[in-house]
Amino acid sequence: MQFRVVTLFPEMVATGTRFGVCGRAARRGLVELSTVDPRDFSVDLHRTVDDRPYGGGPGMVLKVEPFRDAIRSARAALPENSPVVFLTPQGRRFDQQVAEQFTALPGLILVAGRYEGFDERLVEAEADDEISLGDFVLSGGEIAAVAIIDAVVRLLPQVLGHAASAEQDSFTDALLDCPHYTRPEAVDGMRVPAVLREGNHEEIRRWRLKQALGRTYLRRPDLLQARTMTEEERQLLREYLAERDGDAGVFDPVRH
Ligand code: 9D3
Repeated sequence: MQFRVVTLFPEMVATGTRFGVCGRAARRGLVELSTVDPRDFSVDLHRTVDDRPYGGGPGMVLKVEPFRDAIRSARAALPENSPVVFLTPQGRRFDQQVAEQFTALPGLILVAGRYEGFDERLVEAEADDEISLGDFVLSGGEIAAVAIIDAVVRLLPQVLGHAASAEQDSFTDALLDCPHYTRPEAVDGMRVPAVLREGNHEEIRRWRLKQALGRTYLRRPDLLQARTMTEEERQLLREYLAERDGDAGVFDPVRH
């Protein structure tokens, strides 16, 4: 799969995709990651890419022509059916389902903005899709582009090993993860739960599912509502709530 990011800060994207799963996939040739800088398509002496907003107000707006021409060069270089996705706070929300859908594409052109954003005529003329990471303010689209590339690349066949692919299915399970522990058995007086040390695999499975259900209920009730629980799960959640000594307290700003 090919990714090309249209960005005024190509080094942010190059550096952000150089490490871990993403970097390895690129070095193995499983994905191609590249950038194109609209400044290189600006024709005036100062290589201008932004200008003051019509109607007044603070900040600068990204000009149509340099972005349009950078996007066209990306379209020409990538396979047909590679959509142009603008990264903006006005876009639809990115999630695991969108990431999975993107894995089916031969290529993806991500357009990162800066300042107050794009001239709307650029979006109308060139955008196939508009994506946001959520309701918080970034300074530009580059970090969003890196996040999306990372989420998509790790889903591609060949990129992660067999064990990890099996684990990925569990996000479709739509529960938060259970707690994890490693050695030593005791640190600063805090001990690993006995059930995890005793090696009864059925008990371990039930404990992990119970923790996942309990944490999801307390921290992300929206995830539980989007999901039907089995009778075993209902029982485990009842047990969790009966036994709980305040896991959610970590997230409860008014606990006493
Ligand atoms: C503070 C400026 N805002 C005025 C209401 C508008 C605004 C313009 C440009 C807010 C953010 C940005 C830059 N953001 C992105 O390019 C961006 C983004 C984000 O800020 N949050 C979540 N997802 C994304 S994707 C791209």
